[in-house]
Amino acid sequence: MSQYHALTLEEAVAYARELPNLFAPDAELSVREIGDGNLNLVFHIQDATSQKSIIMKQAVPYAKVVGESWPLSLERARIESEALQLHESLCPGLVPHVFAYDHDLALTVMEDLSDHVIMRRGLSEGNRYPLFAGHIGEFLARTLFFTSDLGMDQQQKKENVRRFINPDLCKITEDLIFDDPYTDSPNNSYNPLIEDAAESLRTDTALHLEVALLREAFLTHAESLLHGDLHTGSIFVTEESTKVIDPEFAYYGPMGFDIGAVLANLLLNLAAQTGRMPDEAARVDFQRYLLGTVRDVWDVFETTFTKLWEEHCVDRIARTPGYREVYLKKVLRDTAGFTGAKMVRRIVGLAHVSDIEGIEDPEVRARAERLALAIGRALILKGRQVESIEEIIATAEQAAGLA
Ligand code: SR1
Ligand code: MG
Repeated sequence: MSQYHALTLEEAVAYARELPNLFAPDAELSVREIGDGNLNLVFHIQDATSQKSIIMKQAVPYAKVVGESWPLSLERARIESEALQLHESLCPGLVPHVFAYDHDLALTVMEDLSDHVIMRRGLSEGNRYPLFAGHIGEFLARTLFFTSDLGMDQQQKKENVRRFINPDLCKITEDLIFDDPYTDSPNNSYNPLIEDAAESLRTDTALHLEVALLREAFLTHAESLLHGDLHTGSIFVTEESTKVIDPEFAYYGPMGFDIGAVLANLLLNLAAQTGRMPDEAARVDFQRYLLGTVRDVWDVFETTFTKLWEEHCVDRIARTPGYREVYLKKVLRDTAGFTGAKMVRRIVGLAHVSDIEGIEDPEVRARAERLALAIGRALILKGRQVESIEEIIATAEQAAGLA
């Protein structure tokens, strides 16, 4: 079964049965295709007797969300499996374990995380994850530091840049985040009730200048190996555990893009809560929890990154007093701008988020969408001037009427 083709359910079971050291030869295996993302097939395989289960994720040669008219390289499966294994080596316990990778079938076999929930869903239901900020702050600091010129052999890093070149998936981001929302693109879709707000994104040249600078950073700043799509749909959680999945968009880019993805999706959920939690006191309390999480994610990232720099920096000249502070300020400013851009694209672009899309009443949804756009736009516009995480929080607080 080595030639590429999309597996049927029966073939997926047969494949799983042959995997070494996972299931008994006579195991009674059941299979479900559970892929609800935009790009791949995801098979959940379970042994009825032992209840042992695995996930087999297979890339298809096109963007599933659009169809075969949007071809996509299967190389993303290799990139994802290699990024997962690299992330596990840097952050054991924070990513699913990869059991096997089949290059011909563009298939990764990995740990099943069904005892976790997708964070986007958990937050939308009003659940809190007290250890999340610590876990993801550490994930960000360790993956971004140890894959950068600060934390690894700089010749090996150049090899990594080559190994993780990911043109098809980067092009999706370049179009969907840094172009489409600011023009009349056929990829866009949005609630007709926010036509005026969508139109103003297309005509604001001050905004376009900032987006052009963010796009330039995404295109050219090969700082670290990014996850590349670190939204709350790429994170599984329980109260005690956090697991980062789906790094198929991994490539060498600016650190702030990954941090901004996390913050943007916390703030998208904050905006969504205006239409999800009818009780005002409960809603405000939850929105404050989300803002506290934004602060904690950045603080843990900054503290951990600083400690790694002090203890493991491989670059003599980078240890010059003052350089680290300048570097981290740049990462913070990038983070602010990318946070904003990632919010805007989820309201007017191709792929929306269920936090907001799940609000049935279009009028109520429009209020959440307008709030997300207001926060996103403000962060894009002020990103280059931001001095501290508190300014990012204050921007969201003011727009949401929480100040
Ligand atoms: C065509 S893929 C649309 C989006 O889904 C992924 O999760 C990425 O965010 C991408 O932009
Ligand atoms: Mg994904």
